[in-house]
Amino acid sequence: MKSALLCTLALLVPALGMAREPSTAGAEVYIVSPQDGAKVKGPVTIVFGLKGMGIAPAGIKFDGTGHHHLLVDSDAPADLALPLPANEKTVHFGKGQTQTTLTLAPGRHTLLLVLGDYLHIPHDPAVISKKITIVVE
Ligand SMILES: [Cu+2]
Repeated sequence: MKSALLCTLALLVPALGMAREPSTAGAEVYIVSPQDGAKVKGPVTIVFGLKGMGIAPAGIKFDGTGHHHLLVDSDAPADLALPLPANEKTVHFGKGQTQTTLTLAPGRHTLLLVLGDYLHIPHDPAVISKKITIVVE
């Protein structure tokens, strides 16, 4: 009886874990513009680039796709198995947008893109851009 219960648990536990969607080998996300180190006047239009995978709106599960998340003045989350938060530093583009225009305070800012799956969870392995720095005049 006890061993039967343990067997059942052993089968259930992996199913309950949040399996991350696989990314496509060689997939890359990057910021097309502005360029790293650019001095810009606000508001700033940020154009997202993606190679090797496709864009799908949040909530739609389709292999090899995801949607963009722009992280302003922050690093990629430490735990990539969790959905990306929605806050003022993490902007979701769940409609499948590939650019945005932001009003940023004058000064230095960092920008980072993270591709997330239909549940806003980074893929495995995660597809994360290089972090760029811009200066808003
Ligand atoms: Cu999202």
